[in-house]
Amino acid sequence: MYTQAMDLAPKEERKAVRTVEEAELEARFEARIDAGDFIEAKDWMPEHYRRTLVRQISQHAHSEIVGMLPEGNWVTRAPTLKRKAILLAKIQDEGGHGLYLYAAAETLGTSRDQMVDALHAGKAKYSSIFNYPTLNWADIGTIGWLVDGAAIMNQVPLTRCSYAPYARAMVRICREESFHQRQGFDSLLVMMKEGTDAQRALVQDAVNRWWWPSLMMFGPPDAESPNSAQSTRWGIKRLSNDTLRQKFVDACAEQAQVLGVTLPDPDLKWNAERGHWDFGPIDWAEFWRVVGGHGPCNKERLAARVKAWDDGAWVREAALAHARKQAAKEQAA
Ligand code: BYC
Repeated sequence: MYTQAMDLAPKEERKAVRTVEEAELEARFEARIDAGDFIEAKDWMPEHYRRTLVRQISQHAHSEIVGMLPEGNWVTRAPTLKRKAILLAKIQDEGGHGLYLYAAAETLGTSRDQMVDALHAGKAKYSSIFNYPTLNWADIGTIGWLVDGAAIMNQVPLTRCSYAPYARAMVRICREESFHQRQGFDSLLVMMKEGTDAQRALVQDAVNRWWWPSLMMFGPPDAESPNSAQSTRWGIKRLSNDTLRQKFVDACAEQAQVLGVTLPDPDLKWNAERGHWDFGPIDWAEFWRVVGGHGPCNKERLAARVKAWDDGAWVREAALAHARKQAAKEQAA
């Protein structure tokens, strides 16, 4: 299976027989997890727990950084100064989220350079959603409403993740994400309630294109999610992919009515018995195609990241040269 797990397992982990000391450490770790304790960076943890976290946090960090690209496409074409300032602030926030997350992953012993190398080599994943194009201005509001909305739904439970540095990063990120979601909804509401027919049509077109990919953000169905059982056992995941997806559909179905847009799903209907909105089948073949590198913008997104990294080489070199000079001055003084 296509996986982004980094090959970081030390040889000891592959040993079939554990030492008594290792078995005791593991039992103590499991007991702490069962008691709802948070694990800190310097605490002992099984290698698989460490790798699972690096896998998830690095893909999350890359998602934030790659997620800046579809929005960046519209900075120069935002319709008003107010919308431009909001968009710039949002994109800047996302850069910050990426940095908190790379820092959280670094506490697990994987350097940012290693993670970035894996992304640029096409080995590390980032969210499927960012491989779709932003074709009109309403895409920006729709990303805020649906994509940030899905992100918050998925990320609020991560503020209670068992690994404390990740949980702490998520508290700050979720505060900002909720502003992102609201500004998107507000932007669409203005277009729908005060705009022209042409503007309303732009919103509907954007919602039609982003709805299904947003549902895919929560990952494969629970029955086909290879990582879920262990991640749930360890308190990394608190709610399942399908549970979060359903919560998201329930919230959006009501919000769509307020906006006056139609969600592009003929099977969407309230099910009083379940107390939830039913929805139609998701095209998982499309999801795996995009995750496997064959979505509409995968090549473009990766190329943009690699170019930004290469173009920024002189900045990193200059900063290091400056730091070396400062250190030499301090030593001489
Ligand atoms: N896209 O066993 P599963 C954001 C992969 S955006 C690509 O269920 P897990 C933002 C998965 O990695 C959101 N790949 O995995 C918003 C795994 O492959 P590997 C970023 C996906 O980890 C606006 C395989 O499929 N958020 O924040 O238990 C602007 C099997 O899946 C996707 C996060 O990353 C996908 N949609 O559950 C800017 C939240 N879904 O790793 C930025 C943190 C699944 O074995 N992450 N895969 O090679 C998570 O909560 C979990 O990792 C997931 C997946 C729910 C996404």
